Amino acid sequence: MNSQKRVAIIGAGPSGMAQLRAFEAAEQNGADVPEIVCFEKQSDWGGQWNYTWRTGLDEYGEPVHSSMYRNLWSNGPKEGLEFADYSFDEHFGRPISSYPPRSVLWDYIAGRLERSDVRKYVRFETVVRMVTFDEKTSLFTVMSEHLPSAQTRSETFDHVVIASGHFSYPNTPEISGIETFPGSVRHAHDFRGAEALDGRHLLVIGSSYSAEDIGSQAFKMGAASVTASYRTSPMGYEWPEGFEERPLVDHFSGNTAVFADGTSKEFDAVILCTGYQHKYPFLPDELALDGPNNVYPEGLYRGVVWERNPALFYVGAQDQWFTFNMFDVQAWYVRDMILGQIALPNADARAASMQQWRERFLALETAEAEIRFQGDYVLDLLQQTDYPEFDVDRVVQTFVQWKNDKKKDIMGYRDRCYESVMTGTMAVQHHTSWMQELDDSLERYLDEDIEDSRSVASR
Ligand code: FAD
Ligand code: NA7
Repeated sequence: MNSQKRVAIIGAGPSGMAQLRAFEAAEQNGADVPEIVCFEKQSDWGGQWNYTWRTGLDEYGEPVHSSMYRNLWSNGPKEGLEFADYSFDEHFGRPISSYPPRSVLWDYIAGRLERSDVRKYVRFETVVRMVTFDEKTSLFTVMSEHLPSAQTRSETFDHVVIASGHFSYPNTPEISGIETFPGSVRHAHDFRGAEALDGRHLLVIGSSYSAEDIGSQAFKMGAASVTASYRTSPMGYEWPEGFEERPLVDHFSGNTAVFADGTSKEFDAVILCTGYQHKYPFLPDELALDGPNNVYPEGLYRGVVWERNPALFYVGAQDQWFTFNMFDVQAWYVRDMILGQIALPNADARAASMQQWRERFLALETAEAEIRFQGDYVLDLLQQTDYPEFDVDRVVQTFVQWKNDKKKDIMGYRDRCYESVMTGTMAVQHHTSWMQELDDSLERYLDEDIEDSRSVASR
C-alpha cells in the first residue's frame, strides 16, 4: 500500500513544487499516494525565484539561497519553460511577452499550486540538516530544524527526493593579487542590482549566463564600461560600444587587472560570474551528487535515480536549457517509480542506459547539440508517464531560434515574441522595450494602461 509509505521532498523551488504537483495529479486520478513532507528552509516557495535582499547569511544564520537580483528578466523565452498542464494563458488570462521579469514568473509558478491543496505538505522555515540511510530497515532518517523555534526533529521516510537546487553555493576561484583590489569584489550569488554601477567600470569574470546577464544589466543601468573575462572561450556576441571581452585575468595589481594577453585595464568593481558548486551539506558522501554543472551529471539513472541508492532521487540536478517543464516530467517519472508504476531495471540495465546517454553527452560540441540532447532526454521521460504530451521538438526549435535571436541582437533579443507550443498563442510585445524598462514589478508589467513606449517614440 503506497499510502503507508512516506516521501520526503527537500526544497520547494520549481523542482520540489513539480514533485508536489505530480503526486497531487496522481491522487486526483484516484491513485493511492504516499504521505508527503516537503521541507523548505525559506518562508515561501519558488526557490531561486523567491527574491531576497539579503546576502551571506539569513536572519537565522543560514546561507541565503537565492542568487537572483532586482531587474532580472527571464533569460530564455517563457515558451521554452511553459507547463503542459497550466499555460500562461490560463494564469494571466491574456497573452503576455516572451521574456517576463522574475516577479511574473514567480507568480506563474506559484499560481499553479495555489489552485491546489498542496501547500499543507510544505514545512516552511524548516531546514534539512542531515539525511542518513539504514541498510537494515531500508529507511532514510531526515533530521530537520524549524528555524524560528530552533526545534529539531528526526523522522523516517521510504524515499527522499532532493530538490534543493545547485545554483546557490558559489565557485570562487583564487586570482593572484585580487586581495589588493580596492573596489567591490563579489560573486554573482551576492549581486542584488546594478544601480550602483552607474558610471563605473565593471569587470565580470566568466563567460556564461551570469556574466552575460549581469554585464548586460550593468550596461543597461549606465556602467561606464563592462569587460567580460573568459577562461575557455568568449561569449562572442556583437556587444555594444563600451562592452568588450578579454581573456582570463592573469593577476590584479590594485585596481588594475592584467589579462592573459598582456593588456590591462583599471576597474571600480569585480563580479565573479564563475558558476556554482553541487553542494548538499545535509547528505553523507554516499548519497551526495558531486561534479561539474552539465546536462548529464554522473551517477543518476535517467537523470533522476541515484544509482548508489535507487530509493533516493534528484530533480533538477542537471544544467538547464529546459527548466520548469523538464522538472515536471522528471517529477512525474520519479512519482511513478515511487508508486511502483514504473519498474526499476536491474543494475546492469541501468548501467547500460547511463553509459549510452553519457557517451552521447561526451560527444556534444555545440550549444544547439546540447539543447537537442536535453530535448531527447525530456521526451524519453515524457513517453513513460501520463504528463500531458507536448511537442518537445517545437520547444527545441524555440530554443534554437532564441540562440539565433541573441546572436543577432544581444541587447534587444528580449523584445522578440514566440508562439506557445502548449496553446498556439503568440506572445505580445511588452509595453516598454527591455533596454528602457527599469521597473520589474508585476504591477507595472501587467498594467494595460501604460502606453506602448515604442508607439510613443515613433510619433
Ligand atoms: P531552486 O530554485 O534553487 O530551489 C531549491 C529550493 O530548495 C529553495 O527554495 C531552497 O530554499 C530549498 N533548500 C535548499 N536546501 C535546503 C535544505 N537543506 N532544507 C530545506 N530546503 C532547502 N531558469 C529559467 O528557466 N529562466 C531564467 O531566466 C533563469 N534565470 C536564472 C537566474 C539565476 C541568477 C539563477 C541562479 C538561476 C536561473 N534559472 C533560470 C535557473 C533556475 O535555477 C531554475 O529556474 C529553478 O529555479 C531551479 O529550480 P529548483 O527547484 O531545482 O532549485
Ligand atoms: P555556469 O553556467 O556554470 O558558468 C560558469 C562560468 O564560470 C563559465 O563561463 C566558466 O568558464 C567560468 N569559470 C568557472 N571557473 C572559472 C575560473 N576558475 N576562472 C574563470 N572562469 C571560470 O554558471 P552561471 O552562473 O553563468 O549560470 C548558472 C545559472 O545561473 C544558469 O542556469 C543561469 O540560468 C543563471 P568555462 O567556460 O568553464 O571555462
